[in-house]
Amino acid sequence: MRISRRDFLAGAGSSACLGILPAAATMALADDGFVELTAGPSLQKIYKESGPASSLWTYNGGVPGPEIRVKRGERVKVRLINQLEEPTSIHWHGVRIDNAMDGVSGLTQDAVPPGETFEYDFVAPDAGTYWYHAHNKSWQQVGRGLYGPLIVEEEEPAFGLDQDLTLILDDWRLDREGALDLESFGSLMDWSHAGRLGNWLTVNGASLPRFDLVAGAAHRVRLINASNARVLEQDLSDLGGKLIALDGQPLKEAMDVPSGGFLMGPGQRADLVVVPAEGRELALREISGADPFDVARFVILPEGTVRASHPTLMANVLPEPDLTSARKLVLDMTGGAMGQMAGMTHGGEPLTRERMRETGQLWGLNGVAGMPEVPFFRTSSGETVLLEIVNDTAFPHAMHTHGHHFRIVEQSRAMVEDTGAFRDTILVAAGETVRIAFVADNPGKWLLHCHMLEHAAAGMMTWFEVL
Ligand SMILES: [Cu+2]
Repeated sequence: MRISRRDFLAGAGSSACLGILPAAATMALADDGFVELTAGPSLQKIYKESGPASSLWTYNGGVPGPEIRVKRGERVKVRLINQLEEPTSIHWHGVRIDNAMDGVSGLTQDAVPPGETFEYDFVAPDAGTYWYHAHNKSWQQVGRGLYGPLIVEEEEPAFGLDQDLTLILDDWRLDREGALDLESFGSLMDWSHAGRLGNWLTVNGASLPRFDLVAGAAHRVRLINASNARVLEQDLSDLGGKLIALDGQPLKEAMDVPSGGFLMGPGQRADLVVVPAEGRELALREISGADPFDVARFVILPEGTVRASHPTLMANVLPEPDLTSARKLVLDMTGGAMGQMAGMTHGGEPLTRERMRETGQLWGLNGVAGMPEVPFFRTSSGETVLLEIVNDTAFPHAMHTHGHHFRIVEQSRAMVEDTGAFRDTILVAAGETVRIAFVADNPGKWLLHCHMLEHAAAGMMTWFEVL
């Protein structure tokens, strides 16, 4: 039996003043200029101070892993040291990266065995908010804490470091004592339904942390959804301000924050500019459940010398898709509980109910569950791909393209409003059809999958190759 979400939320309220902070990950810089990320086991309290420690896997001993910051166009150099008991790799989510550095075990590199190291060395071409996370058995490795923020600054950042906040949100499933529920990893019930949903939300690994904002100053607040499967619904009205970037890429024009709930699928990011007025504390609220609750609070410090300047971001230079000459492709999503499963295959064989139970494969892309031997498509570099994604399942999905950002061309139901920004992950509601377009200009083998990590593990994964 588990504590219900409601009980945990009640707990969140009563522990509001405790300010529980987990161990912070340390930044480790080696003599050769590489940042060292050591993946290893770590005992951390993610529930209450009086509660039990959780058996996490972390980078450098804390969750999230250290924030890595570079400037646009600079190299990111990271040495992964694997002190886990299983192989791992790191994916740099949203970065239009050299394919060999994309970190996808089994596609762009072999997973790094226990005790061994791997050096990631790549250029970060776009400024914005990104994140890194394990990409081998992600459903467990990310779910146990292997993730952290990657911030690519503009050449001349429009915001001072004190006015630049990263909030990485994670939805944990705790057991009745308040420790990470390890037994339920791999639950076929999760895999076939909405994925591993949690009952405890942390921001930067902490429960209800407080941040300082200066009255009258413009702050950049970077939100990252690191949850395995939860679509966060944030009430941003208290913070106010403007939405300036999504998935790392600036909007053409800043938009007022949505007045209702703001949906963020797993893997997605949103950047806000917030200029608080002097006065009461502000809160960021999660309203996806029946009982809305605060996830972070903001203390407003008296007006200082930093004045609001409402800076705008300089766009990254991405190739614009040309729809007139686009190559049109359809990606049909099937499977899952209450979904269409007829005709699905796995490993070249019909996917019977029995084989679903044996293999855990039960979601399909174009009828194929799991990584296909041959790519979904091959294309020459520079070609525009217009991809129609048809969600013929009973659940929403968060489709993520590796190595490329896309424009949203059409949405039949618009689960999330199209702001005109380039995205790397898109929420597709049950029954919805979306069309996205991008220039396939980055040579290599690229994963295309649902970022609800259980869905990906259970088959919702394919790849394409740019020649
Ligand atoms: Cu999904």
